[in-house]
Amino acid sequence: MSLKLYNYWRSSTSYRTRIALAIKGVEYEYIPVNLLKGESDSAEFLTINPSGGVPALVDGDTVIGQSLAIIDYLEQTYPNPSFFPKDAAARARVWQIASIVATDMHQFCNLPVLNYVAEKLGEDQKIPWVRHWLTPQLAAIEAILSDGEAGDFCHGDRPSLADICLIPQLFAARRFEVDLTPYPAIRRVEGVCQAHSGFAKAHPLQQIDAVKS
Ligand SMILES: N[C@@H](CCC(=O)N[C@@H](CS)C(=O)NCC(=O)O)C(=O)O
Repeated sequence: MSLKLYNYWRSSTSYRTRIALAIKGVEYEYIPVNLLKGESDSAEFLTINPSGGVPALVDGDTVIGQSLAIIDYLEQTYPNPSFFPKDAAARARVWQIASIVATDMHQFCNLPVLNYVAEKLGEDQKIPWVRHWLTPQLAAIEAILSDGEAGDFCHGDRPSLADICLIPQLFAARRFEVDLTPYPAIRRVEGVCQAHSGFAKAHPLQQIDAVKS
């Protein structure tokens, strides 16, 4: 197998790239990086990804950090099926949803951020913190998904970058006990994605390093 994915079962950014690889049918070697043991900050890992986060993809001499860069690389190297509609407005809508997740939601649930919250505000403030920051963005995505453009998935009838970003973020939201009942359009899309084999294969609990409690 020529591709190696450094990742962690419960990391939502890792989960994004696993979904992309699974949908495109690309085989890869799964290399676990245990975030709870600080392995992403080791000197060895920093030579692979200077950002010190997972995922990182290695394809021969090509080494890529950042989940969206990895997904874009996969889109270029394995064009089918594409994660983007051809129409410019539709493509922008996909990016709008994906960007809400990637830039306005993800960091609030990130382990170093939550460790900082626990240290400064107290361990019991982690869940209220995540709820506080995720709730308005979930409402934004719910509004977008209710605009009549969604098909089975966030956009149309096949998975796009929007679904690839959204589903892992919902997994994180549930971990932090965010109530998703006010978002029926999001939950409908989630149900469709969960029934898709690519999303199922990429699920955190299906990974070799998963810790099942
Ligand atoms: N923007 C980066 C974020 C990467 C990131 O922060 N990943 C998290 C896991 S979801 C991580 O590795 N955190 C480091 C840690 O928890 O120590 C991406 O999209 O790949």
